[in-house]
Amino acid sequence: MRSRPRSEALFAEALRHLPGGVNSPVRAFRGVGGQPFFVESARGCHVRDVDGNELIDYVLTWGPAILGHAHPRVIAEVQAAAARGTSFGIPNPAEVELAALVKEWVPGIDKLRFCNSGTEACMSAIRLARGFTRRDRILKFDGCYHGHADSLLVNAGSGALTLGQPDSAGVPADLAKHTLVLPFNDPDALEALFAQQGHEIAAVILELVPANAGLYLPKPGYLDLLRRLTRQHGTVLIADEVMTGFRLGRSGAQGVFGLSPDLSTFGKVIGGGLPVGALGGRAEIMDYLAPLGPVYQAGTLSGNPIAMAAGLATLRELGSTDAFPALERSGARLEAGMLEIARRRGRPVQFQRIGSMFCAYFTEQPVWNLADAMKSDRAVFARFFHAMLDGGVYLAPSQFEAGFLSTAHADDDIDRTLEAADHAFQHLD
Ligand code: KE4
Repeated sequence: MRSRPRSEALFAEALRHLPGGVNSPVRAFRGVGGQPFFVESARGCHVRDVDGNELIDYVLTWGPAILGHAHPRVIAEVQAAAARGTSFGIPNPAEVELAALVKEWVPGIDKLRFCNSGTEACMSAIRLARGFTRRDRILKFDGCYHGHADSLLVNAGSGALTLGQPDSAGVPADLAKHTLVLPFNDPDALEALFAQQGHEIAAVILELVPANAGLYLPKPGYLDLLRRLTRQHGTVLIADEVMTGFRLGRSGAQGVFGLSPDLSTFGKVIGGGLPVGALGGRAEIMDYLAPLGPVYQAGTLSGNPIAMAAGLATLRELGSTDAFPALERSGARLEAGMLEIARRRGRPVQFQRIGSMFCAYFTEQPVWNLADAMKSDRAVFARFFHAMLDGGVYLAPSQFEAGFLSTAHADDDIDRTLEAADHAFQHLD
């Protein structure tokens, strides 16, 4: 592993101040070994660490940097907004403009509420669905991650899975018992559960493309079945588009799969790298939120003008360029190259992708659910991760995360990535 003396010194100090030396567990490299590097700056698809190493970045701050880092239009709008004041706690025009733009892009969003993270958005959507239906039970799918609200840290993915704690300590059993969990892509289990207790389920929340156990896709018909069963039983269907929203197209995964959820949650891209989450959907449900309705939800910095400016600049830039076709072309180039190298080097790799989101599993069989994902050879993944890092490419430091492309990833960045992968595949044993 390449030495990074300044990062090592910073991490040693960070360990004295921050639990695990990080402010979010999955950054700690626990899934791949070693320790995280520290970033000095980032621009486009590159990050520069404090030791002067430049890396091609496929984490993109876990998805938000869809235009690449420090995009001129985003920076200019953020600087202009900051000069007008950083926060008001009073309605400001930008929150109305961004809400209107989201409604233009995502059919079925009648009303929207901004908050400060995907966790808040998912937590609030669950509370809203429970208040609207007067039911307590919710259904999620194992390996899916919807942030760290208590009700959702049951069989959770992402860092919870990476650290082997899919059921976090500190969540009262009396609360967790209301969270039902099924395997994803299992229609029989879904039918059986709804037949048994569908009328008691307030909400189903899911990632339409589960990307917190790596990345796998819904099998044909599965989402339609889920929509039919939830509608039949008066259950609120919540599409968690925190990761896929505005990444898989203007109307995210629900647009790709033609699904009409009752509520959707957003994060990441909608804030352009600043802290923004949002929940939106049918007015009949959304109007249950205070101050109109009885479901309380609030936030000092919700609709923050600088965060709104970053989100507006990001979506407007995405909408004014051929961003989505370009992201698909880049994703296809990376996928084709990776599969060719794995074949040439005789490596069993499942490179699973949709648009600009991808994951490489080191296993013989395609991955359709968490059980399949767990069959991936995580030791090989860790060696691949570090070989790529030494080759100048930063992938997500866990088998149970997705990778992302941005509009700033040029063909030569992808070709350099493939060269690093070819070298990495030869040194995995
Ligand atoms: P945040 O609270 O981290 O903004 O969003 C939670 C969340 C909700 N829903 C989905 C589908 C998500 O992927 C996330 C957060 N994603 C992780 C990465 N897999 C964030 C990275 C981290 O925890 O540091």
